[in-house]
Amino acid sequence: MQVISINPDRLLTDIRTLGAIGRDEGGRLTRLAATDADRRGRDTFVQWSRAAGLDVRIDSVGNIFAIWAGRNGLDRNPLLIGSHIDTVIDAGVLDGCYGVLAGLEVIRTLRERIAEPARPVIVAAFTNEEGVRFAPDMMGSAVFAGALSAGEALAATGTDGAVLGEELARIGYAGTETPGFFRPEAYLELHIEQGPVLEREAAEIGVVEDLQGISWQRIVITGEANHAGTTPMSMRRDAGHAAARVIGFLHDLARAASPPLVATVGCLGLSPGAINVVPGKATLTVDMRSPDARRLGEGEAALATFLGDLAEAGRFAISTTRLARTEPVRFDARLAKIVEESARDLGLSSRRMTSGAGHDAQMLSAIAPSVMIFVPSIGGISHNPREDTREQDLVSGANVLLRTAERLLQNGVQTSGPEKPPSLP
Ligand code: HGY
Ligand code: MN
Ligand code: MN
Repeated sequence: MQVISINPDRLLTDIRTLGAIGRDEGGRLTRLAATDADRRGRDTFVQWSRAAGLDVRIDSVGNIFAIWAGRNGLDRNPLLIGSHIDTVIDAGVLDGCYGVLAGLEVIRTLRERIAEPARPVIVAAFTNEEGVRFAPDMMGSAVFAGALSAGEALAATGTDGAVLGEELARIGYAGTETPGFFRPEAYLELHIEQGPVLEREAAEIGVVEDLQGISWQRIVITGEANHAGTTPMSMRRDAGHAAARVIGFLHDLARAASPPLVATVGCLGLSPGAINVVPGKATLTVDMRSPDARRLGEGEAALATFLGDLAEAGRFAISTTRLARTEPVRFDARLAKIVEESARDLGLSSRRMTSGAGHDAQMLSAIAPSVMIFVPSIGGISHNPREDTREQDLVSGANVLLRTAERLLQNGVQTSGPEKPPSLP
């Protein structure tokens, strides 16, 4: 099989161009789901897809599908390539966007060589993968895969009080297609690793075999606001101190955990938020993850026990709200082998690994054999404007995606079959 390559300049230019969309006056990149900045990013991807001769269709939760169907339309299950183009706050330019733009580039490259695809090939940009404005994360792909109803997603209220369905209509992405209007034969997602493993081991390609389970919750601790000067320490119900103890507990729990567990308090709010007032209320979020389902459940149970004891000892009212919950997922073994062989065909080193980050692929794996391809992140940095990957690695990853797609189109999609569906609240 002759080895073909994507057009590196086209891909790298697209990444830089999309990466310039959604920057504030300080140059920070933020395209939260269904904001005006997200609309501009979406419009750009739709415009590029149409310019590539693809049919663009949008479903009722704003998932965008750029379709190369050939003369038989969608009568055969498509090969689906995808990721997301919404970002976190003060983001890098690669998280999600790299996989979507590489998918578009793979289709452009194949169309330059093949008149008629053996089966339709589609590249998707899923709505609200990050979950920063609207929880849960991986929302669009969860609806597409049937793990969340469109109604629940569209009714989601954001951290700013906005409602997703109204926002999608406002930005012009409340599509007419029914989520799941086609069933993928297989799903491929190319993504930056967002961690240190590939760089540390000097491996060029990550063959992602599985992905961590994720537990998100919001905790509200209610104590009593009081005077910072007159209130004896023994009489305080200081919600800020209670929150600090929760953060310390989670850190120690995760550090000691085996099998591994990671825990993060990413958002913390104290009220009334005055220098001379003992905080009466603390609101914090907890992101807990483990590749081991039992370990994740134990971590959640240990936190619940700690909160119960803290409430009693400190006379606090403590409430928790579950925001997202997915079980660990194993990807398709046959597809992983094809990715590994594709890397080898291109003379690239690879290693099998677990994804620490959540991805749309964990939702798609419920309805179609799925696999992910990683490329190294410089310094393992991500969800940070310093997120970066060497250009040669970006091109290599896209060529492994191309080669894998070629193999699947030429040899048929032999897979091990979809895994059990991810569970969501
Ligand atoms: O949170 C995650 O792991 C992903 O970036 N949404
Ligand atoms: Mn991502
Ligand atoms: Mn991300």
